[in-house]
Amino acid sequence: MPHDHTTITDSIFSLLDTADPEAASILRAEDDRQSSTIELIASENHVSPAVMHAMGTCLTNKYAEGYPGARYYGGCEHHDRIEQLARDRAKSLFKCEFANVQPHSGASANAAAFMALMQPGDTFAALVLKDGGHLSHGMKINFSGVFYKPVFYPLHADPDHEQFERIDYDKAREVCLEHRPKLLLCGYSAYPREIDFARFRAIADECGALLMADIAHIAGLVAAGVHASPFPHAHIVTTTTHKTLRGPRGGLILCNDEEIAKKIDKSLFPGLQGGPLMHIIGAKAVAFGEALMPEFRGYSQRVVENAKALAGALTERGFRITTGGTDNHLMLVDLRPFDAELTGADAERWLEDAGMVSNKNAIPGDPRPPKHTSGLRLGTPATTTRGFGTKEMEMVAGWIERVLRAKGDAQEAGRVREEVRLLCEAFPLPGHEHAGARAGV
Ligand code: DSN
Repeated sequence: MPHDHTTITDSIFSLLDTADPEAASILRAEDDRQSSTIELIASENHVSPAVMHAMGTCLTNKYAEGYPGARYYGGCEHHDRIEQLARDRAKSLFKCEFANVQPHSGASANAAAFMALMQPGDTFAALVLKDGGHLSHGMKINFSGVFYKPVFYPLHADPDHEQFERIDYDKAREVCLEHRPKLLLCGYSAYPREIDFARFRAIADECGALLMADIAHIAGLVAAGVHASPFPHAHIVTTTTHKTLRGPRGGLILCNDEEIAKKIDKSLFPGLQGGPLMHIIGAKAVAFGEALMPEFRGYSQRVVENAKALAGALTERGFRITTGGTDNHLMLVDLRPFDAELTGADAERWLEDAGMVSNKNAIPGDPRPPKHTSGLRLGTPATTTRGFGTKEMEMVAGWIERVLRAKGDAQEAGRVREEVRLLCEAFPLPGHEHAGARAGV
C-alpha cells in the first residue's frame, strides 16, 4: 500500500526517488511490506531512525583497516573516535573489559573466536544442531565443521522428564569428559529457556575447555538484565547486533582477558576480514547508546512478557510450545497437536499470505526433514518495538489459529490480512509515525 503521509522514512526515500527511481521503487515496496505486516521472525527487529540514519553516512567512504590508533590508512581520526565510542559503549553495556566491534556478522564473530582459541582440527562441543544450534556451531559444510571437529551434546529427549527439551547438562558434561574439547560452546538460535552459564563454566573447567557463549539471540535481554549474563563465566562472548539488541546488522566479540582480546583482534583482522564496515560501526555506537538508556530495559521486559503472552494464547488454542513455554523472546511451536498433517512449511506460507511473517523450524526430535518441519519459530522483538502489548499478541494468536484452521484458505487469509493491516497502521514502525497514526487515521 503506498504511503499517503510524510514520514522520516519518506524524506530518506525522496532523494533516491530522483537519483534512482528503479531502486527506490523496490526499497519503497520493502518498506511498505515491513510496515503492513507483523514480523514474528525471532531474529529480526526494526531499528530506530537514529540507527537507520547512522548506517547511511560518510563513514562508508573510508578504508580503516586496523584498529583505533593503529590503522593502515591516513585520515582515520574520526573513524578512530567512532569505533572507540562503539567499543566503550559495548563494554559498558555488557560490563566487560574488551570489545571488538568489527565483525561483519555473528558468523564472522564466531569464526574469529574459533581462530583465536583453536587450531584447525581441534575439537569443540556444541548443541546438536537440529535441536537449536546454529550453522556456525559445527554444521558439516560450514567453516566450523570443515576446519574443526565438533562433538555434540543433546537436549533432554525423554517426554516424561521434567527437563524435557531443555539442555541436558549431565549429558553435556559426559560428552565433554569423553572428548575433552578445547572449547565448549553454549548459546543458540532456537532455544526458549534461560541458559545456565555458571553450570557450563563448571563443565568447561572440569574438562579443561574454554567456555564460549554465542548470545546472538539474547544479547538485548542480557544487556537489559532480563536474561542472566554470560560474564563472568564465559571466556569469550560473541553476538550479533541486530536481533534483540536492535542495532544494525553485524557482529560483536567481548571478553575480559587481555591475551584473548589480542588474539581475537588478530584473528578478525587481518585473519578473516579486511576493511571494517565503518558506517555499520557508527550505527553500532548509536544502537549501543540506545540500549544503555533506561527505556531499553522496559522494552526488553515487554519483549519477554509478549513472548509469554503469545505462547500462552497459542497453548490455549491447541498448539504445543516446546518445553511448555518460554523465558526469553522466542518460542518453538509444535504444530502437530493442533493438526497432525500441518507442516511448518505450510504454516509459514499461509501465515505470510495473511500478513504474519515467521519461519518454519525443526522442533527437537522432529521426524520431518528441515524443508518441511513440524514446527514454527516465533519471536516478539519486532512486534514489541512497534508497540504491541500482550493484548495485541493475543490477537495475533487468534489470527494464527484462524489461518491455520482454514488450511490456507485464500478468503480467510484475505480477511485476516485486512485485520493485520489495520493493526499495523495503528502501530507504525519507528520513523513512520505521523499525527493520528495511533488513532487509526
Ligand atoms: N539466521 C539467524 C536466526 O534466524 O536465528 C541466526 O543467525
